[in-house]
Amino acid sequence: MKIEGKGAILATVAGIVALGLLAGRCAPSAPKGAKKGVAVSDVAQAAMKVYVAPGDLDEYYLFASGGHSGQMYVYGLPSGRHISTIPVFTPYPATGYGFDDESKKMLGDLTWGDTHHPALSETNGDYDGRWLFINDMNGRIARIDLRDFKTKQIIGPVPNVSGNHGSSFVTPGTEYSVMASRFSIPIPKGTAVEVAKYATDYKGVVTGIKVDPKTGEMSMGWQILMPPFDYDLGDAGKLVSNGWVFFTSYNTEKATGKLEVTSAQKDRDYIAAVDWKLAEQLAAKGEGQMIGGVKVIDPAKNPGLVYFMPCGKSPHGVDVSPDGKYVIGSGKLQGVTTAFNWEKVQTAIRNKDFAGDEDGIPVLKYESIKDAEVPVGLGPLHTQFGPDGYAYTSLFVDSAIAKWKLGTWEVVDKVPMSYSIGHLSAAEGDTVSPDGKWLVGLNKLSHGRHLTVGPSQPESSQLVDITEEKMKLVLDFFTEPEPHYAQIIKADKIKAIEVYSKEENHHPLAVWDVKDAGVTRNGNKVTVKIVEVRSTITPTDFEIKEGDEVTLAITNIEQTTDELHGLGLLDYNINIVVDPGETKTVTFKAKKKGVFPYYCTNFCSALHQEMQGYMIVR
Ligand code: RUQ
Ligand code: CUA
Repeated sequence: MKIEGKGAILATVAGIVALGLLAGRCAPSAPKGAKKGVAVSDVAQAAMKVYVAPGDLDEYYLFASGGHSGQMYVYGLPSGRHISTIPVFTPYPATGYGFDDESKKMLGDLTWGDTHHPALSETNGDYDGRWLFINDMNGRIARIDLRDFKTKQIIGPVPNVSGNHGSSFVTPGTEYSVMASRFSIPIPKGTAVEVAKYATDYKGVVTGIKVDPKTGEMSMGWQILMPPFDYDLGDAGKLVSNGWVFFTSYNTEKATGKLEVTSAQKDRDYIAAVDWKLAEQLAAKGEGQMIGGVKVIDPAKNPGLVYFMPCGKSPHGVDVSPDGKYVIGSGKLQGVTTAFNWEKVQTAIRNKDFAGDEDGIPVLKYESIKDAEVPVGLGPLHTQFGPDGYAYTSLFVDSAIAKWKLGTWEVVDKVPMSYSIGHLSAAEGDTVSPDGKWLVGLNKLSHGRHLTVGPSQPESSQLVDITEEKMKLVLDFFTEPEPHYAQIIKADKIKAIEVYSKEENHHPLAVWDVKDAGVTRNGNKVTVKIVEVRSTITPTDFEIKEGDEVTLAITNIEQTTDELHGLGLLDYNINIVVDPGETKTVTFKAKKKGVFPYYCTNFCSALHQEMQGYMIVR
């Protein structure tokens, strides 16, 4: 059967309808496009919603973190199709990432990262489609440019930060991408103190990484000294709460050893509210003590900088409502989630309505700042928002998503997830204007709802249709390990290029004419300018001497979409991929004598196999 366009959809749907009828699962209403009077099953309805016909495009991008794979993964929604892998903290031979000089330098000594929480850049609290930030537990944040979906900068490891989990959340104007340390340590790094002195000698830090509004270039902003709690997740205030950033914390007992027991003594832990505008002012004045090469501001000496909001014990997510009025947080083992009222928080701060302090940081009174305890169900982890004031909370223990209403605090619907749900992501669901439509449950454990692949099982996600009053589970899809959080952005907000134009290639070693390709020598330093274009690598051979320091500068002079070329150099561990119009270099020592073939690694043309040459080392 030839499948093309909408006719094919109807044919396919007719088939699915028939299957649905056979399965005996009939729904009362027919979807758009189906013939009147024809009953359509739930399965068919779901299929129609997620089916993206050949040649058609998805409506949304889902950017999911790849956990300790160190990468970011891009999926289309509603199809759930994996479209791209963006290498960030880990070499990725498929795109040559981590093999050329520039990306090798960016990675430094670390060849792995643990990515958790992606953050799309925002303008006025809404995604603007420019950059994507992603944290690494090794104290780093990377910036991906969504113009070409490439990692452009990695900042860090940032001094004093140990276990950068509460990251890479951005402020509403992308002024900062923030960091909060999960593991407290004695600072500066390199100081060894026994764990018995944890409560006094170990410290947490919260850091603001400044983002240049034009270029996205990241630099050190400010750093704040915090009590030795474990800081977990964060979210920036928006609109009425703009200027603040919130972080959950656990182990406010400052305990050590078996935390599952020792850190569960108290009924409440805290959400830290940090006034980042004040932090910015203090940093500008040079406030703070130099530790590990950065100025660290002590909130005990700077009143107004940090407050603690008591929250159910061991909270995970903290999420600010689209209007900025509510801060939502809950204990991971509770049956309710708390909506804190930002106005009440400000009143409590003004009236110094404090319950005490932690290392000089005021603790607010829970009863004074909460608006409601919403009975969402067991194990609330993370909340996202839809339009019309609805909130969606993932329930790890209950394996479900609860839908509830801000203001009335009524739980209106629940949908079971087929596995234990961790985070969830709604379309633009953490911005000032959520889209609704789709919600993705990022499940932990897959419980075999896929073809068996041995003990190392895939991660699983489920797509939920949230267009109607009742949520509907419509698709299972399997993702690369291991998404901790994801963000969903409307596809038309991203304007990506498909080739690098010749005019904007300012690489000093770029060559656009095969006549300019070849070897130049300066002592034992050798530069080989290489041109790649269908279907020749020029030069087709070159000679160097053993011991030379060689730089290969490879330019792909194609200006045609998807005409990538590669350069694999055998026995030298060299694997470069150049996109159309791109130049990359790789520098190495010619340690081995002999004849070493090189070839194009990317299938590019009928004569791709002919694209080869020889490096001769005498
Ligand atoms: S997260 S423990 Cu960074 Cu919820 Cu995954
Ligand atoms: Cu160029 Cu294959």
